[in-house]
Amino acid sequence: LRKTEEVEQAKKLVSIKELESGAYFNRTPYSLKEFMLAKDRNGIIAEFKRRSPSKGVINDHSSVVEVTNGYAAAGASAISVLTDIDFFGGHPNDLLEARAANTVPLLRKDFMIDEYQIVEAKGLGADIILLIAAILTPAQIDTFAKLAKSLDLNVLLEVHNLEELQRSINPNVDAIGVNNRNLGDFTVNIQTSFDLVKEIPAEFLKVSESAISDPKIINELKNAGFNGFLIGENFMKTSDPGAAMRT
Ligand code: IGP
Repeated sequence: LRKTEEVEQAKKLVSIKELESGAYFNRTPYSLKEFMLAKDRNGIIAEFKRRSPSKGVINDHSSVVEVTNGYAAAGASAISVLTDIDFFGGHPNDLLEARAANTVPLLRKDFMIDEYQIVEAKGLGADIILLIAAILTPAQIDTFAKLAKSLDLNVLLEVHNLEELQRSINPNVDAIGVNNRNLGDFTVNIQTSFDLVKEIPAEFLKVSESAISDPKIINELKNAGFNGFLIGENFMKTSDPGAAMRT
């Protein structure tokens, strides 16, 4: 999908000093809570995703600016941009392009395993970072969430079962995402969201993630207590993802 040189270039790390001198490093991130609960927004975190390990190529022709503009115009509360190169065909530059073109919160969707990536997320113009409980220890989650907060970034903590939720829950995160997709075997089950929502303390925003394709389900998830809905493939598989969100 991408030329080797471009991938190699993207994987070169620049110094923290360089990140801090970037154009976006000192901007004040948007509040996820404000946009998620706004009456004139739809609660959806709409995702720009070219491909995935489970589905292969989903959409390899739509531009990040076109798609993210479409999502924002259609009322999305936030936009998720995959920056993972190897598994999702994303790129850090996708986030930079989305930032330049939009005034809604942007989620850096990636596998965050090092503090560097959080500082980098700020430099790329992100408002929100994702922390995945399945791949992080509670101590890492605590360190990463505190670092994110010190940069005014919002934190979305992703869990897939009760054990992950209970061991990972942390006062420095803003939102808890329940992933309906098992990252181990890619099976999906919306029931995961209905089961876990009751276990999430009231002070956290609640987001249901993955495999959502039916407006009826969104309503049921709302009634169950969810504030947000992370949706990718269902929009990206169409030729006009923004328009798909309106229907
Ligand atoms: C979107 P879907 O089924 O609507 O395309 O799912 C999003 O939830 C999914 O891309 C996702 C993801 C992740 C991707 C959720 N958690 C962690 C990579 C890493």
